[in-house]
Amino acid sequence: MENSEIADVFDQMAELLELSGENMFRIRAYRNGAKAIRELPENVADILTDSARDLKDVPGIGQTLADKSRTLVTTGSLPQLDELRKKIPPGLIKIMHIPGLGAKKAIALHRELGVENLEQLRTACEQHQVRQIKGFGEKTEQSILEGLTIAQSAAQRMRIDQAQTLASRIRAHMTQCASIKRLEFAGSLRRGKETVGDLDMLVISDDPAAVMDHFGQLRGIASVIGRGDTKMSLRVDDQFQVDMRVVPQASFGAALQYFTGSKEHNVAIRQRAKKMGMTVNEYGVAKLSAPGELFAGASEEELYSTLGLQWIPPELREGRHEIQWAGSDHGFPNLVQLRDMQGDLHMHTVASDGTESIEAMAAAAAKRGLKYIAITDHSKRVSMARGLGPERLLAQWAEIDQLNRNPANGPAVRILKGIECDILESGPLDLPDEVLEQADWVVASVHYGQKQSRQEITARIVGALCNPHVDCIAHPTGRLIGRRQPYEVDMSAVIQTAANERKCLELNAHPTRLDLSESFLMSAIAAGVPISINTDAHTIDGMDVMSFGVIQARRAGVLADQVINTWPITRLLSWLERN
Ligand code: DGT
Ligand code: CA
Ligand code: CA
Ligand code: ZN
Repeated sequence: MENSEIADVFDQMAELLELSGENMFRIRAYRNGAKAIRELPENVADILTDSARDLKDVPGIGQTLADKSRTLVTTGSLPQLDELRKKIPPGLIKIMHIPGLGAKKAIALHRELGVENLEQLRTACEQHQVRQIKGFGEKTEQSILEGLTIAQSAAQRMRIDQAQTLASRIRAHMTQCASIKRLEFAGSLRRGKETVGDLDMLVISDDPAAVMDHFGQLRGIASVIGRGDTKMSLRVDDQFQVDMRVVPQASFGAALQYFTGSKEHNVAIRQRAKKMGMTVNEYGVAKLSAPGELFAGASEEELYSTLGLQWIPPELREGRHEIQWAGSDHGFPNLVQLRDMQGDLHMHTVASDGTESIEAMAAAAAKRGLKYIAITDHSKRVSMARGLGPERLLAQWAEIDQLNRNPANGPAVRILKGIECDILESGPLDLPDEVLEQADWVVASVHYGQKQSRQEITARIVGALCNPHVDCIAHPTGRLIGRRQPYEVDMSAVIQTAANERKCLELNAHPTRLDLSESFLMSAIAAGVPISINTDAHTIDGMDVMSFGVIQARRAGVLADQVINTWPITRLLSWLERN
């Protein structure tokens, strides 16, 4: 059993215990244990089988959790979890996670109205039963309905990071099957969409039956949805569907092309083929005059080149202009890649709500091949995160000056003196101009007053862009994928102002944000506004989300040169001196 599966069980225990009114200490013990196991670099199963070692030596794991881990690893299940699941409808977990609800309210809804899942809760809201419960009102009922709409659409699709994690788990299981020669994930995951409906897996093998038997032994499958001669679908972890197709070597490229999609891209490919007197299907290409004779199916490159096209990056296969581009003489644009990234211009340290020192963040950035970073802790308005006022900020900048003069051992990373300055509810910035003008890099962002009117929020952001010291707006729309709608903001006004003021806009790379969205990225680029792709890291691992931002940018057709943190530091600094 994988660490992530054990951690998932402990997390579920914590949630169900919370719903059964258990004390906070026990609940926290499970949550901490789950986190410790998820972040453990070695396998719990290995530690347990090593008689010289003790799982209790892992910080966060006590006797109880060590015993439960052993039960899980040896039997594959946990009796206490099964007990709790019998007692508490698991649907209440989803209800508890609706923004503004929590365990207490979820229990009350269950006790008073008998609701056990999201659909029943919706009906109860629509029939105005919820407002009649003590402690709930008309407003609560309304906000539950809004939360439900978001939660229900999120329940159907997984975020890209969740999809990648599930895909690696499946890959790890499948590589143990000797009959598999190659395995790739296709579909929206390969195209890098921000959310994924189901996983589409392609396997090369001469023994489909063996592959399907092995697939059926994947841990955590809830049911086999269907099984044919060469295809099989499973439901995993009670929710996500995984489709698998087994294909021979000679058709692998055609199948990969077909199942990568998108549907719109495939339709356009077929139309082009038809005009050229050919047909394309998931096995290969054929001439209309000889439909049985398939060719060019082994690789995607062959398939596209048979149609007079260059190979098209999967992120662009949305049936927009990609086929026109791939057929033109100029070739493909130089879309941004992870290895182009030279800097990261948004991150936090212990000074506000991060977990690491400036040096630790710089060292981690160097390890990831970056040449420069900007330290951008919160400003004082974000008191919950110990935001910095002028005095602490100037002291931090003095420390950065010091670090830049004496680069520590190892490859030097240039550290820019930055700040994530809040845009106050009433409009002005949270720090005076005399302080901001001493920064190398200022990102401004909205954290409070997110419910203001479109006019108010737009005016605040546009106002910040017009301040000569502000360089960038961080996470410009404030959305959280599957959890929170963007603020009401007129993005065309924001983009136009950024263009006029020669400022840049952030693409926040965190997979719950990916803010800007694809379409706003396209508008920004079209208006000549450069982008900075930043991780907003609060921990060292937080720097690893850069890849999600890069995929998102590629989907919008963003070129390396349009991303300011692909530039060498000298070019970046001279651009920042525009004023
Ligand atoms: P998803 O799963 O909703 O995030 O999106 P996809 O793109 O992964 O869609 P999915 O899983 O339904 O199908 C995978 C690919 O198979 C899709 O991108 C293109 C291809 N495909 C599926 N159905 C059709 C179809 O009716 N016509 C064509 N031309 N292609 C299809
Ligand atoms: Ca899919
Ligand atoms: Ca599918
Ligand atoms: Zn931040």
